Amino acid sequence: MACVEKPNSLMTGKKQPIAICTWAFVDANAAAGTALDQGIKALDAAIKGVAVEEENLKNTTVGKGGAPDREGNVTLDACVMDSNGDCGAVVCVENITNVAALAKIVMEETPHVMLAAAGAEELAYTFNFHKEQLLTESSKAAYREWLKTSEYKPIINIENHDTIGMLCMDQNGDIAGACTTSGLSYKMKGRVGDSPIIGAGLFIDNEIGGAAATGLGEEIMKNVGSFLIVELMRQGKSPKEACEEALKRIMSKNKNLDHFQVAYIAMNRAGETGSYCIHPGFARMEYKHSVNTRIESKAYLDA
Ligand code: SD4
Repeated sequence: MACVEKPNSLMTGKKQPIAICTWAFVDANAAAGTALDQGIKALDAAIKGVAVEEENLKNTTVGKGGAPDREGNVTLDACVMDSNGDCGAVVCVENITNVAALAKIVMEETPHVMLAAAGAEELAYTFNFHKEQLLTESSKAAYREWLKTSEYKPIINIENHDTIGMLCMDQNGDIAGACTTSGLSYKMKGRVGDSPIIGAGLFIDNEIGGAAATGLGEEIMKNVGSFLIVELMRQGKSPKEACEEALKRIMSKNKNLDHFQVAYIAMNRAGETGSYCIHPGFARMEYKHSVNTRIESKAYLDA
């Protein structure tokens, strides 16, 4: 007798987990997806996933190994948002690698949503995070090279492009996310971008879905991009359509798009996903049915 294989969800009542993230962070997305398959909750899976990049010394715009600011100091930003609408964020943090995990501590262990700089760092030590040198030899060398001209000219999809924003849906069907970055390379001291700003770099509404951003934070913040995408999905747009519409808001206010990239990823409650970017060259990773796939994103300026 032929045996018709039933999807997991029909046999167990559990949802198929999904993890998506910005850029081609294969290992980070796989780490989150595997954790979800093991039954770990969405937020913990997202934090586990993004930690892979925070600890990846070769990634020069996230965590340890991130490029420094103009003074030569590496400062990190991150936020997390849970399926119950709780959130936490840290900005301008030095000496701590796993800042998304630290953002969760802010969310769970303090009466606040966001802590900055020394305050966030002190909280980290209270919770046994290690003090670490975030500036690596190679980012120090690159910084010295940069100092020769001190010219600030990010190259689209080449420099400043490695922020990881991640959205996870767990076996209960709950959605949560994390976003973590060292921000723009050679930024001004104290500069904070969209990544740790709830609504800009990341937003989750478990009834609707979630969104995350990467690219030039100054533009993403002006439109509260991730919140906008969730609201557009609430109005019935698909994740991809919502990302496209949110990008159009940015593009309509910028005549010259040559000098910056913005890309969004989104996931809805039904487990549909999508992304959209301004310039070609952005891809997302997607872990579904235990398969991790790189998906090239549609770009507004596609030839
Ligand atoms: C920022 N959005 O700090 C970040 C940078 C980024 O890919 O996403 N780079 O503005």
